[in-house]
Amino acid sequence: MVFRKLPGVSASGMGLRLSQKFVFLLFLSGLVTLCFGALFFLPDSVRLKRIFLSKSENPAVTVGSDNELSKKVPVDQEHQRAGIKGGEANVKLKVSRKPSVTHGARTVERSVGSKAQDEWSPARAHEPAARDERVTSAAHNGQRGSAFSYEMFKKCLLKPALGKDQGNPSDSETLQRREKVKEMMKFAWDNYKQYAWGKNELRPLTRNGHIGNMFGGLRGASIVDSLDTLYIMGLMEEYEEAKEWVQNNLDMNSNGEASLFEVNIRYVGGLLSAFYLTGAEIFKQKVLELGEKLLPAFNTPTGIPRGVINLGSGTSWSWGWASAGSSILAEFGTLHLEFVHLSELSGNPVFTEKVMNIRKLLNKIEKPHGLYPNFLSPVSGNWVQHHVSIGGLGDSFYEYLIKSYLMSDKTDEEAKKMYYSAMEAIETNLVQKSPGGLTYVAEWRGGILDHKMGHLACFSGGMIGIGADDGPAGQKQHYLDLAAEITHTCHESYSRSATKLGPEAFRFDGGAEATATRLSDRYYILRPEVIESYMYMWRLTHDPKYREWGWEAVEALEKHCRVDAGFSGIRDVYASTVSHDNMQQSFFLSETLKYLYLLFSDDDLLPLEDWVFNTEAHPLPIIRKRCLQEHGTRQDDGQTSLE
Ligand code: DMJ
Repeated sequence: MVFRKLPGVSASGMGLRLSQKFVFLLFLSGLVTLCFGALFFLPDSVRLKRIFLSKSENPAVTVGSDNELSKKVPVDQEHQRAGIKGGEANVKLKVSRKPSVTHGARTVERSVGSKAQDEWSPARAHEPAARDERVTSAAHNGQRGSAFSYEMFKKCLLKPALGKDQGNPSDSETLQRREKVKEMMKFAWDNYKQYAWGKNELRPLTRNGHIGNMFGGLRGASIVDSLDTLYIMGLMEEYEEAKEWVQNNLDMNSNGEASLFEVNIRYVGGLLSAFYLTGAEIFKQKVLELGEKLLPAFNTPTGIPRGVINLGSGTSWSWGWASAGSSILAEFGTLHLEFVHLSELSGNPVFTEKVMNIRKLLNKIEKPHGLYPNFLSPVSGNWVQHHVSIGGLGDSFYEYLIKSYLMSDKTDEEAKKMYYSAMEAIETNLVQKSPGGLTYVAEWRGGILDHKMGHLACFSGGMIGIGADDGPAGQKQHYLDLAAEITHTCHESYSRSATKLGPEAFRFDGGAEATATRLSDRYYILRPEVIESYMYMWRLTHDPKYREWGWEAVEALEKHCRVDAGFSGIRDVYASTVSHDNMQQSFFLSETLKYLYLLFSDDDLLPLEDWVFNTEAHPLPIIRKRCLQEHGTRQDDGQTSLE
């Protein structure tokens, strides 16, 4: 087709004069510059921004080394978070694409609250958190402090870790029950070993292994999660197999995208507690190696880590489902216990710095009605949404506040204050009584209550129980009562189902009382939280009902979840003929069976005066700094040894 020149229209285009064209072009280029500039002000999650801008705030850095890690652009991936305090179970989750950027030189982000690099001294690193603003980036300069050894930790325990007689209960019925739990552990382990060895979890119906995508390229989640359970149960042959696997096969040089939270609670927690219980150096070596690999996740403008990290490249990014590229309270708030221990064992303060920085930001930031919403931007450090929950997405943040205080030998005053203020806000705004007299903790959506309680929230009975002693004066009984009431409600959610196992979430509206009203909330994936609260409440009160309730759970697990080749979750706790989900979660071995075993043991097996359990039930010793320092002398290499 030929275009002919129209009369009256200049050949230079649309009849514009040269000066007009110049002005038009000037205007156009101004507009383009303006649009591009505006991209910087868009929230992180906006796709347009991710397409045009590099992730400049997130350089991967290896602390203590000058080599910059290679950075890759992660591909979009589906992540499944099965059974996460801090996430919804069995939900397919999308991870957003976060282009990475290569920085020419090593960059260490200055984190909120950190000060000059030369102020840190080894002794100060072990001072209470209230004075921790003096903890600085010494580690980035290769400075190390005193590392405490296994022997020192052991010397500073008040009681033997395994009790006088491995926690053997004196009455025969309890002993028989404990033996039953041990048999369940052996059965779960043997089947994992036979059909899924080296994979992350067992699929007991199809008799094969499951790898999933929560742990990046890490493997053997069930092995690492089981080490301490096998050990305390005296399953020594199995423990040795597990240890040998860790020694020869636990490969940290994996490249996949992992959940920082899951790797921390299961792998870091599992290896730490295996080390503290057994003194086997291999666990310490592996956990310190892994800890270093997690550090780049904190390289954000605020120091609040993103949820997903590539363990190979160190690139990190946010879960695609988390609004506006935010980080999740229960994820970045559930690192403290493990990271403090990584510093104590390595003498490298960087781990403690990272979590103290998170703490400081959370302490400072304004909180709606004193509540902590579940989503926070790692870029701006502001809340992204006003959804508050003591169940999924929030839960273990609160748990780690009180446990940080207890693990610091009650010196971490900041954690204590934050915990009790949070509890006060929760009681004022979220704790409810149902028409039937059941106490529950509702969820909060920008001021509107959602009368629902997740199975995950049932850990709170135990948490409130262990925190009862140290609250405001005169509140002890109040907290013990509240803990007992919540535990009772959670037991009701079990006893009102056909299987006597509890649903994923239960409601208190539309006539419901501790029952699931939605089909999608009816599943049970071998979760521990209700049993966890029974265990703590037993230790705190010695009311025999908690052991009875625990036994009910054992019977239900045996009847409905035990299959020929392991244990499986079920799809509907209200159906008398169950349908299995074909998954033996690693936390079943780490938590559910361990808490049951402790429930039927004497209190001197892992006594609470000496141990705190991380959120995956891995016991960590209380850090008695004065005692540890008294038992150690510094040597030239910065390590501390026994005198
Ligand atoms: C476990 O991995 C931990 O207890 C975590 O805190 C929550 N989810 C599961 C158990 O339900």
